Amino acid sequence: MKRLLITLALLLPLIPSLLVAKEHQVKLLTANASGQTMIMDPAFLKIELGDTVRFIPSDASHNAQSLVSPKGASAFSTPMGKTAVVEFKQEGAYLYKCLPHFALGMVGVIQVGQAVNIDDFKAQWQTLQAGVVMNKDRVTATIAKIQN
Ligand SMILES: [Cu+2]
Repeated sequence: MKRLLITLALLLPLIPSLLVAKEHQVKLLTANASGQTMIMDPAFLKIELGDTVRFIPSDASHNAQSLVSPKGASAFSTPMGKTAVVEFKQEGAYLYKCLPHFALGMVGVIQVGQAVNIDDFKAQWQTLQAGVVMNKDRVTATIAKIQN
């Protein structure tokens, strides 16, 4: 009994980090500190299943809306210029854009657990990338951060 209690006491501090979903933040910026414009900060974010992301626009002209999602995931679209929280309930890689600034490369990637949909993600991106006119290299670098 004593041994069991000691074991439980040792494991207890680990439990919250295993069970409690974390909230992450992505800023939707007109310009960041290094002068890059129309950028998600961070543009690539790795989270765990069930975590949430708080999207925070720097002004009224930005939002976050899903472009590519894993199978079974519901699409999301945050209101323009308003902070909103999205919960990620399906494992895989998500690509999202700022609606008015997609052509300027204002996109981000959120990887939830394993990138189980990587092939489908890349196939869809092949088509979607035609819509990005500026900052293409930056977007390519962001997508390259997805870990299989
Ligand atoms: Cu924007």
